[in-house]
Amino acid sequence: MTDALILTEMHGDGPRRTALIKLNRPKQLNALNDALMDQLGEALLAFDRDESVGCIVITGSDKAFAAGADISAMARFDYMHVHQSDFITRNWETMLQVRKPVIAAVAGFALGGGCELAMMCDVLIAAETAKFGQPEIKIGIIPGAGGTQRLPRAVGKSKAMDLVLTARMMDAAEAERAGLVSRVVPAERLLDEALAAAEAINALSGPSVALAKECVNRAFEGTLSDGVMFERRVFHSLFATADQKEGMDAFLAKRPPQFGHS
Ligand code: DAK
Repeated sequence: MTDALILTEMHGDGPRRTALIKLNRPKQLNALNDALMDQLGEALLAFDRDESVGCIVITGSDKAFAAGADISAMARFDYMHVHQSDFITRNWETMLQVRKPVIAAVAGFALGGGCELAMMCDVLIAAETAKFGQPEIKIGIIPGAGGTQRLPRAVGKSKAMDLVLTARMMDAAEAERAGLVSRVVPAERLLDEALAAAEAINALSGPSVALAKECVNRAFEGTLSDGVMFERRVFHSLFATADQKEGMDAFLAKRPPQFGHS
């Protein structure tokens, strides 16, 4: 039997619920090995397909969201292996296929691939205990899952250089000031806050939520004018949904909307 390197739970009692994924290699500080990334990818895609799921939350342990890719596995790799296996595009990019919102709830270490995984999520909520960093330079490599690209877009060039080149860690308060995380909460409130944010999203129109996510992601990919045009077209398309009629009618009738996600 395969070890459960992730644990999953369903939360909420509305028509759309939250899928919680917990990274589960606590003794290794959730170091991300191939099997864990496979299991995470499968769970993400299954929850994305499941119509009863509105939002996904990913979390780790109190001590570590994830302390990076598994160094004990990587230590033996050589150039031909990482090049020919396209190390490890297969299961590290699955997150980018998910159309529903993914919230990272981060306590403790989010380092290297752990920080990169958190940055691939849509909303990043940090406990006061969270520590972020890209320390790969200390082990003779550089970030390989988007760290040199997503970190500067989130925190600017100077702080990204500081973190990538010195390998220092940034605490939750600094991460919030820098714009890496959306909010910082007491550690004991982390999961409740993340689940409450997910619950708020679950109550909204699924198509609007998925398209809003796609539009914000566009801001990271292209030019401002292309992004604004993309947003305009997506905005227009939402007038083809029943949820737009329902949302606006409900507002005018001063009643809560009942979205059918269509
Ligand atoms: N890999 C493997 N094991 C790890 C680990 C890691 N990244 N981080 C921690 N562990 C293990 C430790 O070896 C230790 O195991 P035992 O000795 O108990 O067997 C256990 O977790 C507890 O760790 P410590 O004893 O070290 O705990 P401390 O509290 O003293 O220190 C620490 C915590 C997080 C500061 C320290 O463990 C640490 O520095 N860990 C390494 C952090 C790091 O360098 N992370 C970056 C790894 S490189 C890519 C995708 C991803 C990546 C690259 C490419 N593609 C898609 C191309 C990612 C690369 C990386 O993340």
